Amino acid sequence: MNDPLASFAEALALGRLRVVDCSQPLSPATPVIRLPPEFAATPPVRVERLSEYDDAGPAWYWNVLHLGEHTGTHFDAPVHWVTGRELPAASTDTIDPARFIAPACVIDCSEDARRDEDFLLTPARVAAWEREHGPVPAGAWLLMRTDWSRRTDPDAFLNMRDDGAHTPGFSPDAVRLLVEERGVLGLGVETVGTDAGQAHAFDPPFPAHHILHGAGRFGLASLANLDRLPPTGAVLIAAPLKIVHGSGSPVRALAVVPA
Ligand code: 23J
Ligand code: MN
Repeated sequence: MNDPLASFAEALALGRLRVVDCSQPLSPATPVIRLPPEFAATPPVRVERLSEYDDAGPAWYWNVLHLGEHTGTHFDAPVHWVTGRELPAASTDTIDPARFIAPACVIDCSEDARRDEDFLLTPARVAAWEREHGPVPAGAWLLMRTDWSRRTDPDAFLNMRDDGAHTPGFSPDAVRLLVEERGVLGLGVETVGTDAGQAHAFDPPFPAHHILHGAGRFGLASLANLDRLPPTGAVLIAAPLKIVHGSGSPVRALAVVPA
């Protein structure tokens, strides 16, 4: 079969390709990012019951959701950051949808993050991965596996202390390398945001957001099941809702992987 789309459908049907759900469950228990008190806080998820086969709707069940754009497993659009505010096609409704399906490279930093909750992925660590797997190709997602998604307790997941959050992320130089030299589509992480917990104190502050979005690229946060992805060869489908001038959106992130 030469038709690539028919081959794809057949491979899915025969189980030669599998779909890995890289999303966290979304509920009022979903942890949300905590910023210093001088900044607006994103609220917890609220689910308001409209009816549940009752007087308010005898044959139907449905809810109203109240949630921030950056809640749970979610997509960061370039307009999320001030560095991306003037860019064209940079909000959830205007990004070219072809960019919502892309290959993914996975760098396994799970041992590093287990040893050091403030672990930063550096250019040297990217170089070590590339010696094994080849260069990170332009247009691919770079996903940082930390196994942080195994922290099911919200306090352990957010890992807040008096000086802010202590969660792994990227060094500023690693973000520059991946965005400016490799041309990644975006950066994906298992933590609550693409920046490390202590990134407010980096130069520039929040380099993953600052550099990535300034270059028109995307973020994915609160990913799960990255341990089920190969280092290369997965295709990630992550499409935000078409929110008009949206800065981001919860997504159902799906990875297609060889069986
Ligand atoms: C707002 C301010 C700082 C950060 C964030 C949002 C996120 O991580 C996010 O969800 O985009 S660091
Ligand atoms: Mn976000």
